[in-house]
Amino acid sequence: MTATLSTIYALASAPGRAGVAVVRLSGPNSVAALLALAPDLSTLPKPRSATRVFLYASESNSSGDPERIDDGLALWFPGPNSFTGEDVVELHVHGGHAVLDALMTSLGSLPGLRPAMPGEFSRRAFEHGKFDLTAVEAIADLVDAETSAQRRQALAQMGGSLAKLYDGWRERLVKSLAFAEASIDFAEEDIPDDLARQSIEALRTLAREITDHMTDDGIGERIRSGFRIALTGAPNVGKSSLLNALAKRDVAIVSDIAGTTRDIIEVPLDLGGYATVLIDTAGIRESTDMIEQEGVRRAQAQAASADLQIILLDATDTAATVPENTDALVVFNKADLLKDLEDESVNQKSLLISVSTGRGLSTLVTEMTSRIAAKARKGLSTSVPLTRARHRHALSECLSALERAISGAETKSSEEMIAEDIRLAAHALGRITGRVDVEELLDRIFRDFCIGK
Ligand SMILES: Nc1nc2c(ncn2[C@@H]2O[C@H](COP(=O)(O)OP(=O)(O)OP(=O)(O)O)[C@@H](O)[C@H]2O)c(=O)[nH]1
Ligand SMILES: [Mg+2]
Repeated sequence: MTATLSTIYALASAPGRAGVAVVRLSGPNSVAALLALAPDLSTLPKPRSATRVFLYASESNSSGDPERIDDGLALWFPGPNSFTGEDVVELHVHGGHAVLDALMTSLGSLPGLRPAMPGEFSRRAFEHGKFDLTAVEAIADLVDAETSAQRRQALAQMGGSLAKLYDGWRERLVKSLAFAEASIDFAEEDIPDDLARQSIEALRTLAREITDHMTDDGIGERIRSGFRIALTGAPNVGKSSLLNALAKRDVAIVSDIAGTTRDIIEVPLDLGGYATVLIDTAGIRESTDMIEQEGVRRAQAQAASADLQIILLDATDTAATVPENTDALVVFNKADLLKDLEDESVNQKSLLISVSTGRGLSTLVTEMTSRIAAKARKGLSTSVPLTRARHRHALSECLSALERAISGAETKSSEEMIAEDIRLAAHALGRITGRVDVEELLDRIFRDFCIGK
């Protein structure tokens, strides 16, 4: 554990005018700072309960009297039972610029105090073993969460769902490692055959569980960053008009000139609690214009990588080819231009809408939502979702080390090599939760010590 000497402070609530603002302090001088700012307090406030305090500036005013800053509340969380594990003080004051300016200036002038760096409170919490790295990441996700699915996922992860999974796997690896190391120390004939077989089987089972966890279509990551929905189709069918209608904002340029959109335009959209990104693309057609060609190339790339592709067609265009056997959602636009109802039975399986009149838009949104929800449910049926590229990367390192260990064991290669691969696999898992690096650090520190020191 690192010794943290300075006491940090920061505005914990959002900047700007507000009824109440929360300023948080963490470190050994937190309580001294509170007593310095609230001289009326004759004793320390009761831990973890709100106490009314008059806060004064650390410098007196021009007439030499103490300058009162605000009438607020203070909460004291003695370490280690606090968010960071250190002594923490929270000041609840009125959320105005003048109050906060005066409070921040006073805090800055107190001995041993300095403003916190970004993420420093969470960092201290991690360093004091309050949270593992996945929980710290989940706190950031929860703060950023804009949809209910994001919130639910972040809360579960903050509660330790991922840490439990990865730590459990790591524990099983360490057990296998102990067995492999025992095999190094004892002659081969001392290890019963079925025990060796059981040990390989245990590694195989673990490799399968990790593979299953990783083949999830990236759903957890999608829930965090948004499912991608690409709007594609020929020029002029109304893709940009539809994007604007769904976003309820005038984001993309709309015109009756075919080939208006060239760049990829993205807007966030909350579909039934799922964060999505709606993507407008260039109309797909043969073109000699270099810029439009690039737009078409990008449109096709977006369509290929999207979680859901919407193919928009012009309902009045009798020559339009309706794609068959596609996973895409096929939608006909400009229903308002159809002459009679018979025309409207274009295709039973497709949706008929009119961006101009708003007809069919709510049915379209319902259909989009149910497709995204089905996709999310499919991915989430496998236990706890993987939520970050950082975790995925470490997991694939773990898996390749594990596979090397398994094939090493199958071909009866050296026990040292097998043990080394298992150790690498365990380290890769430990990096996700942040447990291994801490151990490594301690190992390094103690290696440099002479025995007896
Ligand atoms: N009548 C009618 N016109 C529409 C409808 N939706 C869009 N339009 C018109 O169709 C024209 C083309 O619309 P855009 O949204 O720019 O079409 P786009 O598919 O983005 O076209 P590109 O960017 O060129 O690929 C514009 O003049 C729109 O006003 C509709 O539902 N009914
Ligand atoms: Mg367009």
